[in-house]
Amino acid sequence: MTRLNAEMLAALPPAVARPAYDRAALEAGIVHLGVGAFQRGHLAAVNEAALHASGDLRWGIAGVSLRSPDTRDALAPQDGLYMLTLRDVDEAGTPRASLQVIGCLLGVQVAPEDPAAVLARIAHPATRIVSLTVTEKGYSHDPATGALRADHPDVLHDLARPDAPRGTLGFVVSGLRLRQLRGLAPVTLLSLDNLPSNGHLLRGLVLDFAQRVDPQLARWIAEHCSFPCSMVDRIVPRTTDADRAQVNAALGLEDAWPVVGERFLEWVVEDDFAAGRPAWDAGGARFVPDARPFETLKLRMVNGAHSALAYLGAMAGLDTVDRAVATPALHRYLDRLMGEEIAPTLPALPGLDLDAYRQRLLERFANPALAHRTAQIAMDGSQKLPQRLLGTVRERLAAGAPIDRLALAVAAWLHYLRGIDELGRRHEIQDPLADALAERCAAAERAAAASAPAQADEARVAVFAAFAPVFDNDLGSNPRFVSAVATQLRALRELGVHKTLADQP
Ligand code: CS2
Repeated sequence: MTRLNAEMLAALPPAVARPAYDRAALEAGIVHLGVGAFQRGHLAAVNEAALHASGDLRWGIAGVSLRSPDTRDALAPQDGLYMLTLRDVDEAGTPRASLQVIGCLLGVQVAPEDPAAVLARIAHPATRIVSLTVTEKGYSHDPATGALRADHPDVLHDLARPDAPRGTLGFVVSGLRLRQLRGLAPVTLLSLDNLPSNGHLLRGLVLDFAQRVDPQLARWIAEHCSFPCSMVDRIVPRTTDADRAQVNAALGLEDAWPVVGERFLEWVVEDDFAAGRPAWDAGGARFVPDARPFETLKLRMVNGAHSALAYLGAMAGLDTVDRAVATPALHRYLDRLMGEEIAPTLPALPGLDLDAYRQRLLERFANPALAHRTAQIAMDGSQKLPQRLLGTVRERLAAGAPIDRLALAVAAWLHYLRGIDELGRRHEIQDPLADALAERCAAAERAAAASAPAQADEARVAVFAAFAPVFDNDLGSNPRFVSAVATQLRALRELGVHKTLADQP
């Protein structure tokens, strides 16, 4: 099969949308760190619409992979082009998919191969925005408090080797240092990751890191660069070989790495750009003065429910999100978790109908055309639980309100950490804190063995809840929290996921 590339654009079937601007004249105004499926299905799609609507050719994207060459290797022979296909089902339940070739990604640099080239790109005069989707674990921070982990191997490495960094903060700070030294204009640093107040978090981490490099640099960044917060929402699962085969058949060409996502998209971003921005509103972005209430809504509802579903589903042997929500007891549990325990903690947002939001979300999860794997969402739990579930737990505890369903989600994570599902299949715990979590698992079993059988699960939970990087220093000493999680963990261990869910009031 012939490979998709710039020359082949004219040969695409008419139903496939394609770049209608002058790609050859596109400048790289955006440097994006972490060119994964999520960025290619979200930011790039919105940016493509902005290019079409405005014709402002300053806003191409120079991609950077911080770890592996895979994306570059797939996209370089395609001149950076790839197919985005958005899938859902219509009212009659018939699957439908849109097909679009995205053109705004100009290329992908692989940071470990040539870190200096990445720094040069950040320090290029055309660069105006540095955006990031490096996932929660890419920020070298303590997930419970948001503080820089000064002992993080990437931080230690990058402070010692500012000319050849390997972590996100090292690249950002060394790149900004070059801009400052060369008298170039400041830029916007735009985090698109699922972290609370992601702009403020990034700002705090960048300034802390920069302060250790040169206090004057930290001052320059604080005064001149901006860090807007944003909430981004689109489900974009990892591409599978089946997706590739389907897309290539529709395209009549070979695309080595297409991206598959849902049609739904929300992006709420603070309009605070130090050096201008594309007309992203043309692609559905909404600009607001304060994105934090939207972030809280999304992290607690979408991601909180997603993680709960992922751990329960994975342990019950339900491999995909749509299969998991098709289980009536799990569907009912998620509906009530959101409606009764999460929604009451959310800030009021004008025009937001929370019931409709919840229903819509359950429909999004039920999308059979995505085959989003529960194991993918289950990854990196230590980095996700604090903002997805534990903030909600703290507010409910402070209000004296029930937390049984939230406790079941936390217990499901602990259940999952055993590394074997209820069908006896083993799974790897993929988490940057996997070693520490494995130690906790062993310590929890020792504590359980040393306790009376009726107290064994409280003993287990107490060991985990004392793990400050996830639970901070408060939840471990909160008897209501420990006892609620222990009750649910006991049910999961003794009865299994299905019966535990069926027994929930
Ligand atoms: C998911 C998110 O993988 C995960 O942890 O919860 O990637 C989720 O699909 C997106 O945030 C949806 O906007």
